[in-house]
Amino acid sequence: MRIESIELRQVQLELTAPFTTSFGTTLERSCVIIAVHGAGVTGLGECVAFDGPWYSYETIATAWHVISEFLAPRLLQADLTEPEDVWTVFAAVRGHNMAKAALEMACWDLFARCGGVSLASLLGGSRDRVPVGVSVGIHSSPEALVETVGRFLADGYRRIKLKIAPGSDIQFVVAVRAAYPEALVQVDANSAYTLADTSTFRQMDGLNLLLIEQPLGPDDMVDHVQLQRELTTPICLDESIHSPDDARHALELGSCRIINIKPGRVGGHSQSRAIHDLCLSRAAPVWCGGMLETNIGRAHNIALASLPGFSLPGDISASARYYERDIAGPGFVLNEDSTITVPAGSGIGVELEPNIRWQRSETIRGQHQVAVT
Ligand code: OSB
Ligand code: MG
Repeated sequence: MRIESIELRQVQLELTAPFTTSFGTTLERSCVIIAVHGAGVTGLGECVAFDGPWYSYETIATAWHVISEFLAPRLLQADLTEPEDVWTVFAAVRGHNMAKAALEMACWDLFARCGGVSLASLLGGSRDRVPVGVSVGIHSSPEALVETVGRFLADGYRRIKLKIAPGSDIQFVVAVRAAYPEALVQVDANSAYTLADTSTFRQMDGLNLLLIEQPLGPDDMVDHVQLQRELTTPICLDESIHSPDDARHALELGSCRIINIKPGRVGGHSQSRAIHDLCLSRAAPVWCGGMLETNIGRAHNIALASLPGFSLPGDISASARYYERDIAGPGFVLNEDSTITVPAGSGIGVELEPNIRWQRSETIRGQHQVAVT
């Protein structure tokens, strides 16, 4: 398979509600969509980088630059036998996993569509519905948080993730626990704490949480070992895990017992699957994280989460939880059993809507082969 051209497109979308984490409040999100063309078919991917380097060092601008200057030219020269080849094609470029993942995942969709199979089946998925939960941002008061959580529980979400930060933690989680004693609750600190906050996590340890996500530094593997030793609740790493080696190191060191796999953060589906396989072989649970994607990125996450090792509910909510108007469809809905149905059609199972007003676009074409006579 030769990739003949690659399109990059950017659009800004309005969230249905502001989303606050320990690194800030998001009202609108700039989204970058990738289309790869080959064999008369189009594969779609999404870059999960944000406008600013808050979650990771990558931004939309760095990803666009790295894709257009370094990754796309390599991909356009490659002859791909299978989608796993894309990661190898990018081997000379260090880091920039979000930029790599956007292209790599678009190629997986392309291969699935060319074969007339769903992305989930091409990846080796074994479920037709994936268990999901909802990630709830930081609120101004425990009462306001309890009300929002109540609405999500009424919508049918059985697993709730609460974002926490110093000053918006114990009281908030205690209030949710008291209001909904049966709910499956976990927390995500997005690296807002240090070991000096160990007493806060000891208090959390008594609140019957499923897991505590990324309490300490974004690349830390060592302090997390010490914190995990103090706690019964499993630590789950998100930001610290960039590769299968990171996952192996974290499990061997005891930095965490659970891993959040975001394909954008680890460089795409091949790398995600390698982390999944490693964790499955070591009986470490994994789940699929989210990055406030459009339905394109969400469809990729759902296909990935259909693999057998994704035993915990993902941060993959119904489309209605995210954007006023998505750029792709059909949208995803929540089933009564707190699952989302895995698309069974060809590829990712969603298409771009017509007449999107893109704010920026670029098309990169392969150089024409010069015939040697
Ligand atoms: O840390 O998991 C995170 C959103 C943006 C950046 C980081 C995170 C999140 C979420 C939202 O928790 C998950 C979703 O897309 O529903
Ligand atoms: Mg997280």
